[in-house]
Amino acid sequence: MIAVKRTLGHLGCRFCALVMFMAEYQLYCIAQSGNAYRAALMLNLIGADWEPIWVDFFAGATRKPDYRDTINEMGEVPVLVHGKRKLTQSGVILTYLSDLTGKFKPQGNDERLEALRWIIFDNQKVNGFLGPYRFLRNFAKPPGDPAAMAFLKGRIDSSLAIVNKRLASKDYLLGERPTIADISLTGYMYYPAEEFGFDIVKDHPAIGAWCNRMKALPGWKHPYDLMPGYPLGTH
Ligand SMILES: N[C@@H](CCC(=O)N[C@@H](CS)C(=O)NCC(=O)O)C(=O)O
Repeated sequence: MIAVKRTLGHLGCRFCALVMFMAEYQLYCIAQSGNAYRAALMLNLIGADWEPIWVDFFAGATRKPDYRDTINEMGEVPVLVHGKRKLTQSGVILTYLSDLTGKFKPQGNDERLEALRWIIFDNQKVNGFLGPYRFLRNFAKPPGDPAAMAFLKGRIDSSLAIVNKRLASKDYLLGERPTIADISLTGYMYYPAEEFGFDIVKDHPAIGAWCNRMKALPGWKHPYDLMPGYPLGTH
């Protein structure tokens, strides 16, 4: 349907022929990135017309000067392209998309600040530790130093306990309705327990129940089904 609309709107020149087959949004991402998953999941949950652009992350693409000069000076995925606009940092991407569509948008100033508070906590201390822990355990060569892993695991346990307590008394981080703060928190939550060596959902039942509520939202998909590059070596 969307493709048909685009075709009708852009008949005529070669540039338009190119535009008409492009999705409205492009997302630089890889299946293994929980940071990118937040943005991909949001796009799917809001029913956006989007396409992934696979990044050769494990070959070091994000460290190369051309990536940093032309795609993201911070050397990270995700990167969202929407027409002439390019956005990075999943929290910014989530905010942009919720402002644009009104979906998963915190209502009023108090909720906006509360969502931001949880997004920052999540970026720094929840998924912000889960991501590196899983990377060092599964992908880094050599794997993480045991002392560093033990430090990260201690931080993860403490942060997950804080989130679990919050979700024991609320269906979603801000209350009765899912917002971008919840989408941020999904980051690494659905990756297999074997990749962590512990089971987030079993160890933290309120997070487990919340994971199921998020999973029930129309448009939800597992990160490995939503973004390219899984299994490793395919895309
Ligand atoms: N706070 C950022 C984190 C992004 C991030 O660290 N992404 C990882 C992939 S999961 C990355 O690109 N890391 C490259 C690096 O740190 O060099 C966000 O939420 O977008």
